[in-house]
Amino acid sequence: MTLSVRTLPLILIAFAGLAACEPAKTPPAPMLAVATIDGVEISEPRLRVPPNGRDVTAGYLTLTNSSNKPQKLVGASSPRAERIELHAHLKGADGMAQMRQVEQVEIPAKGTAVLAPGGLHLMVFGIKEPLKPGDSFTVELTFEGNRKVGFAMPVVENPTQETEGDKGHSGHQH
Ligand SMILES: [Cu+2]
Repeated sequence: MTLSVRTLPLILIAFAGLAACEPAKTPPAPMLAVATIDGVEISEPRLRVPPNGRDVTAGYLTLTNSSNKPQKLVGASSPRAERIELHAHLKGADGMAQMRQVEQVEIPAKGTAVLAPGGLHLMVFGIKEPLKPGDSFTVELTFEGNRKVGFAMPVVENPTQETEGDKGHSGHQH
């Protein structure tokens, strides 16, 4: 196949266009979305193994909103646990950070909400069967307007043998 004189300039223009679209800076590595709902991508889901044989633990993920309006995460559930609450660490009247249940987590328009250790998290109660690293934990998130999306959270090691809210308490169990 030979390129005609007429098509060649078009190809060159196409390449120039691609080059112009390259961002000037190297962006952070794109996170693989495990699920998407109305422009909100869910990535980096993970659930820590419950500490010390308990049936409670914390889950984390990143919510990236590519839509032009704020979105609100209002709940979560799993067939493998009795309930899941949305939690945050907030400063109490005494200035100490305390874990609190929150009604919603807002993801700003074109913004991100990160659920990560020491901050926002999914608090999972009443886990029905023991979990180990490598397991897959099914969850469903509910967004404002009763819009739901399900996905699997990989179960990962718990580096602390504690879970959110344990700080300041004795972690010992006898
Ligand atoms: Cu919590």
